[in-house]
Amino acid sequence: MNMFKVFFTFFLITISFLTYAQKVRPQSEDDFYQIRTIPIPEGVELEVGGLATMPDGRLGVSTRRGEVWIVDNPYMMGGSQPYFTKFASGLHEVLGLAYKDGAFYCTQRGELTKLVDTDGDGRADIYEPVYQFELSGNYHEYAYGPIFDKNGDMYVTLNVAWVGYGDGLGKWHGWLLKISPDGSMQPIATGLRSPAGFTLNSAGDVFYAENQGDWVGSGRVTHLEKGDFAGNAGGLNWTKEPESPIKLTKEDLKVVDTGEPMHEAAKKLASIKLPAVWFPHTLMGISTADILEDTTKGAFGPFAGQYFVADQGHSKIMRMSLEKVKGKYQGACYPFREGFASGLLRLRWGHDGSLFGGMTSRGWASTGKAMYALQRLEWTGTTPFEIKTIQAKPDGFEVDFTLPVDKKMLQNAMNYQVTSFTYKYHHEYGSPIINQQTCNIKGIIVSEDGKKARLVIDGLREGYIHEVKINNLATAEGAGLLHDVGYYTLNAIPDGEKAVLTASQMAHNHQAMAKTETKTTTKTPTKVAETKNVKNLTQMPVSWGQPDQVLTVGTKPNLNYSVKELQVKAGSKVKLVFNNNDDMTHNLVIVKPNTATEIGKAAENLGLDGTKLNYVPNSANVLFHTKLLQPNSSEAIYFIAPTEAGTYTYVCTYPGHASVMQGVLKVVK
Ligand SMILES: [Cu+2]
Repeated sequence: MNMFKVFFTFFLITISFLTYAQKVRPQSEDDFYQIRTIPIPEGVELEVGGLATMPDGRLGVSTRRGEVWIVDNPYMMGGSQPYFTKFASGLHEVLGLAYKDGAFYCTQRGELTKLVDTDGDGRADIYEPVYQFELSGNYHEYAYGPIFDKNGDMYVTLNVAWVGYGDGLGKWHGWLLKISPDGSMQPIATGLRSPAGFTLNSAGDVFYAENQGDWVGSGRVTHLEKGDFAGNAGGLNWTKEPESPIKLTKEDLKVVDTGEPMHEAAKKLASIKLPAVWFPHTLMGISTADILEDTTKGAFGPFAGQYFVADQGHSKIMRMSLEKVKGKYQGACYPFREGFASGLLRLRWGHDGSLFGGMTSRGWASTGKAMYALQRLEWTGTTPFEIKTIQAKPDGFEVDFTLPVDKKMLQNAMNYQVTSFTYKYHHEYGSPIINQQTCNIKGIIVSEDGKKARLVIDGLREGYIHEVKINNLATAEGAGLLHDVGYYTLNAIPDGEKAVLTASQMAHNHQAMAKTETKTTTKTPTKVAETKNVKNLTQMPVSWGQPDQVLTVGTKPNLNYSVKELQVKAGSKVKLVFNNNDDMTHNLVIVKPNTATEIGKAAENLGLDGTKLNYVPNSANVLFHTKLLQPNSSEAIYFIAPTEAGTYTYVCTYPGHASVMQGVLKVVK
């Protein structure tokens, strides 16, 4: 090759790179959905537990402080201010609110209550008990709802107590209950752990969102029908009651408490109801809250008929699409909109098709740092380039986009990665990702309008979550995908005809690549196990004789270490005992000065590998660390303190924790 040729090739590469960089325009969620803050008057502690829109456009807000407020002009028409009136007070932690026929109905910790303003002065005069919940007094016995069905009956959900594990101490805790306005009650389903959000869709079906915990490997949304058992053992305390529609006992559950996947457990115990959609922990939020069907008929954008799911811990909203396969709901979840001010607990539609978000984070730390907030999300009218839906096919998935895509890009198998995995089903808290496998994409069939790509895949696994990741796609106008991933819960593979691929639809190159990839991913874990991890020494080196210093750190609620500052002598032999006595998982990572934020970010970006790596990124700035510790467990690590004096940091790198959960390690000469 002569010099001119070399130069010319280089020139061409540069030009095509520039064209590509120009072509795929970065976009932000804010270009399509904008967050409006509704100012809260000074002195009002609006820790939102419930929201209810009233027919006249006002908004009812119930709070964890036991108050109900009515907000006039919550849309702030023409830039004018909203106006807050206290409707009721003296209630106990009102985590749900509804409005029907001139009355508010609210769920307090111990009671479903009807609130009526009889004299029209804007304040409730009657606080009428509809149904009372038995309580043990445990802090974790939250109560949510009510949500009305078409017949005027109400649904409520009751949390299990937390006693180191979830237990239904008060009667019917861990249950979905149906309560009539006259106060009669029917228990419907159990296995609920922390059902902070639930909804009835337009077909009248009940869905509830579950939070990771014991028996719950990751967040998930489950369709509940009468007699269902959704997985957590706590509520089984009450299945011997004559009204119980379920006969399952804690004893029966022992045979499946093995850590095998939940869909395997469901094959042995038919009462186990599989989630319709798993929300992979830390990848799609950390604490699912409210669910709301998009009934706006397009006023909120291109997702009519889908669902929005709030995440309290990550202060964001995710999206969910459902379909029925072999008679049962299943589907996928996708990122949607982050950046809310506090822990997002409640979602309600406004009359104009915008979305109200009610927030609180006291005791439940969240990415949004405000203690509480009330905001509204508006669609700008511009359609974002998004994965609209992922649907199951007999031999793969069909990915539907909101806008047409360049067909050549759409056809290129290199632009897609499909990975399947699941979680353990067991009495322990949470689960690592297990049985991870890369799927081989055999080919792609592109639709005529450029909006659909049917991925034909080898090795689909029934029961597994399938991560579909998409790179490099752009619209004709050059917009890149706003979010590049979706997670499909494949409880059942649909029947039907499999695709026959033509030569041009087959993905030869990708096939070879996928095979090598599978090899490397299966190899990594063994490698990790074989290498002795010097940053996580859990046995004292024999040469030490004894440590020079023993330090103990515990955890406290609201993302805190029990000790905020530790001091060690430079170069000394240290034993550090980390006791996680909190009700969520944490680690303790000692990092070089001023690197905690960077390490926290890197931990969040570990993706599917996060749990396997204890959320500890591979970085020279990480000095020592514990493993990821389950609630009520502890680990001792041994290390030689840095020889250089200075202010080091210990930080929990569990996603969402790093910005708050920190302490200072002073190394002195
Ligand atoms: Cu933590």
